[in-house]
Amino acid sequence: MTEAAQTREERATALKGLGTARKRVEDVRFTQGKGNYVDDIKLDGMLFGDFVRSPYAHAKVLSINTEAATALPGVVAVLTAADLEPLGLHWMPTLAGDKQMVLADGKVLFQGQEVAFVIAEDRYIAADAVELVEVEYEEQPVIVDPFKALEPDAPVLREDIRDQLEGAHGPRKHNNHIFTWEQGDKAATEAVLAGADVVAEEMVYYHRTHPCPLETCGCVASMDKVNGKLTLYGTFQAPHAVRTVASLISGIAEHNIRVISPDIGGGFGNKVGVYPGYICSVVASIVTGKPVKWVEDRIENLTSTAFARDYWMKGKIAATKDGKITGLWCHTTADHGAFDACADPTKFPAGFMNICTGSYDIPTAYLSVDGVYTNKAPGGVAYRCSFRVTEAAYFIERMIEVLAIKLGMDAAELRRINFIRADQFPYQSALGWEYDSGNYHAAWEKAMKAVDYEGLRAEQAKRLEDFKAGKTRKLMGIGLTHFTEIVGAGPVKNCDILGLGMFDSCEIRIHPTGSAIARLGTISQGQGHATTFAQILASEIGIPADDITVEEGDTDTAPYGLGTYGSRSTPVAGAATAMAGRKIRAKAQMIAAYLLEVHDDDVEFDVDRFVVKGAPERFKTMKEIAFASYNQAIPGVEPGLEAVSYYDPPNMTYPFGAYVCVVDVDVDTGVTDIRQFYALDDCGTRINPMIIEGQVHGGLTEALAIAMGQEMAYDEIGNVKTATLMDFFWPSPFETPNYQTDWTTTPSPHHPIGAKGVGESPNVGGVPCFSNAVHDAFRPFGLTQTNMPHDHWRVWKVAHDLGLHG
Ligand code: MCN
Ligand code: CUM
Repeated sequence: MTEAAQTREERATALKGLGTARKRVEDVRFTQGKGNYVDDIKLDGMLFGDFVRSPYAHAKVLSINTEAATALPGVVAVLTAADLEPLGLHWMPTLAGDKQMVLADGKVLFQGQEVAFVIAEDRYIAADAVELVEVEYEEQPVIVDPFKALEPDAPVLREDIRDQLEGAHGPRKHNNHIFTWEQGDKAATEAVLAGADVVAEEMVYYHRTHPCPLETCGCVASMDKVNGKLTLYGTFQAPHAVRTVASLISGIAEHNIRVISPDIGGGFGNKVGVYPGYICSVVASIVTGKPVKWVEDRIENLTSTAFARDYWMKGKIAATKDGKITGLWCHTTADHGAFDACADPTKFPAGFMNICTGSYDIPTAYLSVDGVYTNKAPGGVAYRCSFRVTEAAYFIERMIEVLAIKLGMDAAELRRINFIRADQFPYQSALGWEYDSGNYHAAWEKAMKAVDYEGLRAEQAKRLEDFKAGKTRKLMGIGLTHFTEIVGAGPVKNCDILGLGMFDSCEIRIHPTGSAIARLGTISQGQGHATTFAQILASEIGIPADDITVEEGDTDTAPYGLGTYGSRSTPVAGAATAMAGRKIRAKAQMIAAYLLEVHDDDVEFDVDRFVVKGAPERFKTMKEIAFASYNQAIPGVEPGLEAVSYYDPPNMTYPFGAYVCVVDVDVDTGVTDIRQFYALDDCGTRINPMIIEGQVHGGLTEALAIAMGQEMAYDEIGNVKTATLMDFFWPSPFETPNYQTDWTTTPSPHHPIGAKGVGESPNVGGVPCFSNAVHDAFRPFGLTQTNMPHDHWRVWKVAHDLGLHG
């Protein structure tokens, strides 16, 4: 069919733009084994690095003998802190303003800490040499409990900052204390609590877990001594930031560093931080003049890279006797491990934990967080978390349930009467945020109706009767959650990482024949950016998504951006893409007007072309315009068709959702069967419904993992008890339930296409929903709060402690 013969609708469909369930273009290579991951990179003469790691969680390092290792044929060098010290690289700055040992400097502070770096001709020789390095340790008392860490006579973990009273985020009150962060009005909140009809109080613990991406972290460093250029391939979620930090740390000029993130096999926040392996590989490449590869194994990934959560959240929630919430108080003890390496924007040492008033109109609130050092791995924040929003959502959604119990109220009704109303947006929260848009009541009603909430409660009541009558040993639980997310950091005025403002970018080049390349400052790790960003652009500039290449991750070619985490790609780089597209369109309009011999204002954009107003038969397609921009001399217009946008968002976006989970709990085995899971997400304008569905399925499955079994567990002397996938729960299709997805659409008022992020929402909302379901099953027997993960043993124990085993 010729272009002219197509209807307007057919032309729009052909673009595969916004709202199209376009198939993922990435999958053509991923499903055929043609992905290109860090470990696929093989360079001439490449060497391999491997770490000697500490078996102890806290010990002095008395000596390191590398002789036997160095003597092994094929070993090129063994680096220790002593080798890095002259370069000033034995310690490195963390994203949270702390510093971290690159290689053990006098002591080790967690099990698995990097002690020495062996460089060898192949990976197996390196592994053998690791065994030959002799390290003499002297064990020290271990602290794995953050409350014990703050006791007056607790052993000092960080000798390097002993007695330093000022930290990166204000005063420190103990040698194992990192910071205190306060938000909201303490006095007013305490006054509300003192005068309230009802106050519910609970300690809510969100246990330590780990993102555990399929592909572990790794890099290949290649120093070209002739040109003075360093190329660093790595599993980086923020390649530009890595380049800047690498330049600052190494002294190599930034233009001489090229950072490339190739395909990434899942990030989930685990690949935001900077790890000793990167520094050691770069140093090793500079020293040897050869490329050096370092790739973690699974145990190393689980024990030494960025963990997640580990927040002890003490809460008090006040309400009138009819259930109108009047105040919220929270004190969090945050276990940050041996070094504060959380990846949060600088001004937010506990991330966006101050979104903990959730979806509710709570007039008065106060939050304080104490960060604490323990003998556990550093990192923190990562894992589909949007900077601690998962913790905040878990906290408030548990507190709502606890309050409902105290009030003797239905938890769905309690939520309904406290939701922020649609007419209150933009809504100013008591803890400092301006929620951009939402319609919580509409989402909630839709969810309640979809699952037949009344019917479920009736069935549950019947089941309870049967249980009490001895006719069944299974209790039914109904988990509810309404969450509010906060994603899309910037704005630059509030958010920076290491002083780098959190904007993002897109650069577009239209080729003469009407196809295009768009490059962004973000980097996909499985989210399908190459698919969806082309769709945003297709709708903006009228070139089919199939004719647009999206490229990310090469700092030599992509415009500067802060990367992909905190579900910021759509809110920030997606906005930049739309804005750059609009610049292209503005220039195309001038070209079209010239070609059509009318004034600029007399043409208008129509799907894939500019038409003369009132004369739709007179038009120029974007393809024609693209060609003209390269081959015609147009007065006052530069040749070519390119644009770039650096976008600093005016606010964050606030996606939300209403989730319901129904479980059957076998009180004798602790086995919890997830019968139904309904997830309604509102992420504003939906770019690709199929990708959104995939994101929701993935996030919910990770939520299932965390709520029902996944845990980074330590024993009292700091041994990691869950260092392999035998012990660390990773759900397979066998454990994964069916998900019923749904949506409402409340566009963001400030985003150019109204889109909000969605990547982390299902985890933020999913964890409290699974957990609430388990709690709800035991509500009739007096359970108010029990710790996750709700694995079979723990659930059995809850039943046992409640006297349900006779
Ligand atoms: N999307 C859409 N319409 C919207 C919002 C998003 O179609 N209104 C699409 C986007 O175009 C994009 C995807 O959904 O293709 C996710 O977008 P967004 O919510 O902006 O999140 P990011 O792209 O910034 O991804 C980060 C987010 C985070 S922080 C974690 S953690 C996580 C997640 O994405 N890690 C993932 N999802 C992941 N999915 C995979 N497969 N692998 C990971 O490592
Ligand atoms: Cu917090 S996990 Mo994601 O931001 O990469």
